[in-house]
Amino acid sequence: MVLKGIGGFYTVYLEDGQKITCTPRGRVKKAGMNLLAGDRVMVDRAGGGGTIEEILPRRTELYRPAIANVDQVVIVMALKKPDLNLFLLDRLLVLAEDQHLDAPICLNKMDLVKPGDFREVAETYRGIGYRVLKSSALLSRGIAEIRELLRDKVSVVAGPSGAGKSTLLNRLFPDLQLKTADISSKLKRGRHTTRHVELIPLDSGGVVADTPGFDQLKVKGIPAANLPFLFPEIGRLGEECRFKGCLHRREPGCRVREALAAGSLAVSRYDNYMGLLQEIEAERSY
Ligand SMILES: Nc1nc2c(ncn2[C@@H]2O[C@H](COP(=O)(O)OP(=O)(O)O)[C@@H](O)[C@H]2O)c(=O)[nH]1
Ligand SMILES: [Mg+2]
Ligand SMILES: [Zn+2]
Repeated sequence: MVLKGIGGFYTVYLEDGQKITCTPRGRVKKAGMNLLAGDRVMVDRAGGGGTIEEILPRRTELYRPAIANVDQVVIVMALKKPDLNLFLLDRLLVLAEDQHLDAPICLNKMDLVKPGDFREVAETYRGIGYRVLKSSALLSRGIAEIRELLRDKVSVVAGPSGAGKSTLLNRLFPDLQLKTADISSKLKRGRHTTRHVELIPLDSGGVVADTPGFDQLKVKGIPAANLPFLFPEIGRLGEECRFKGCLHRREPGCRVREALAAGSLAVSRYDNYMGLLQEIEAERSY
């Protein structure tokens, strides 16, 4: 598996755990396929070097960050500092759903809130079918669960800047030494401390990529008609709306609005659905 590529040189993680630097054979380059981190490749080791002979078919392909074969996006959100932003959480979930990726949610900095403060939020997302973990990188809480979550998978860690992504990964794998906000502010290098894409192999199996904040990610290119299905509970409810293609605004016989009125659909989820719908429609009118 390709872990990273810099200037035409690729670090390839072999099945026996070795990491070697490889260059692609001419015909791999000619095929016009850009090698991505996460690509599974066939390597020729004749002569002691490493030549990438073939890129195996990709199961999935993410663009930002550019990583192939991702299984899941672990969404890390702080409960405080910065305050939990459910609109951003739902946006990340929509992007993950659109790519057919699992998206476990990790609510970090639980040490900054009272126990039980965010129970309702956790229950809402569990009710939809998402895995929800709570953690504190500061107190090393929830670390074992996260390690288990990452086992044998290709994972991308996403979430707003400052949520604690790098700190959590450093807790998981102490020899990682990823830069965190504290260190970077000392170096006066701004807050976006994580730059290039690199998959890090885990002792327990699997690889993980730390990413810079996903805050700029747009829901660009998602057709309005698909959006309801990217909120799984809204998609399910919508199957019983009176009109096919109901967008759950003011249409008569809308089961989604009924569920909202009855309190069985979270108000924040509906509001965020409407917010993203508006964003998509504004995009189209440019
Ligand atoms: N109180 C508290 N602070 C944390 C926790 N996790 C991270 N931090 C702090 O939050 C800041 C941002 O962390 P960082 O890992 O750089 O965030 P990233 O931008 O998501 O990678 C740093 O000052 C960390 O020390 C936590 O669980 N509790
Ligand atoms: Mg970071
Ligand atoms: Zn409807």
